[in-house]
Amino acid sequence: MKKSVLVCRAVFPDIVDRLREHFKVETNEADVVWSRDELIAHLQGKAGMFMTGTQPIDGALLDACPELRAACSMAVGYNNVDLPACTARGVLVSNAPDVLTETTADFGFALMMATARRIAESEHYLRRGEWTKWSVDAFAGSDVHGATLGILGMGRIGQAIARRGAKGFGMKVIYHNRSRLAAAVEAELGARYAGKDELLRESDHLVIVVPYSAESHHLVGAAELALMKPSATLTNIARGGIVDDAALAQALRDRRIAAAGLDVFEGEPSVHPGLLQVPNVVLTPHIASASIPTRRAMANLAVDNLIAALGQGPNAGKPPTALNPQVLARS
Ligand code: 8YV
Repeated sequence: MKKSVLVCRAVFPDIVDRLREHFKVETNEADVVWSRDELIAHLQGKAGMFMTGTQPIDGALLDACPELRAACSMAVGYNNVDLPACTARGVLVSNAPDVLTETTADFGFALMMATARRIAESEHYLRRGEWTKWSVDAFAGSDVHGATLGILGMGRIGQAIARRGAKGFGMKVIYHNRSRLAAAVEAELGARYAGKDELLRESDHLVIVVPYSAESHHLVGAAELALMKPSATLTNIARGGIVDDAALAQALRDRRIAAAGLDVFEGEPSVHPGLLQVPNVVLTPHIASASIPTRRAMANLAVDNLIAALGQGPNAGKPPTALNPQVLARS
């Protein structure tokens, strides 16, 4: 008998078709954001789930869904999952690294440029019908080419942004990361390691790409913003909660820094009201990985993992991007 799996959010139909070749599939065509209790109800009798980066998975939820063996996400970030709890209960978890790196880096760069060159702010002005004459300093922002690009978090996406900055825009690239990159990688990227305070002080454009964890919660708050240049911009494409949004709204209101570009927010899809009130911020609804080919690749990778994790297909037992493969080795 085919095992049952749950697809937690609406996805491309052919992705569901791939799952149907191996499993009995329940979908969420209406794309409802289920509450925790609704999710638990839908997970009853399911051996696997196809998920995104937004379903919180913890020990109590797993205990309520004892048949669940695999939770495969189309997101690279997995701060929504209590990985040790999954491992302890023998639930295989996978994420979707690599396939979204370049697309997300493109977006990070675009958001940083839109922020530096005041693109959203000037577009709103034009749409309001306020453009009546040219002026010498109208929406004059800061340059991107030749400026200092500071990258906080130098994983795959951080490195892809560094390449764009150094090779495409002649930027001086500095970075801060928990662990320093090998000298050869730094040389290839054209990036120099800096302490966190030095990074904050020297960056003309700071881009945040660290994963969210208890350690990175409010990594950038009032004290860090106070170190930045008044002319600097801050772009966050990582996760809400890494930046203290209340402190950032205050810093933008006080022109403590020049501008910010935010794709992620604390408590999203809610946005701190202070951020909605200031003009010098570009706000996007968590779309950094949202190109059609990349979203398809992310979803297909989650399906590859789910099929393999539940012992089907050519890679049975070997999900390609498992986060806790030891779970399968044990069973
Ligand atoms: C996703 C992301 O769109 O992959 C991630 O970690 O933040 C985004 O690419 C989102 O998490 C999907 O749920």
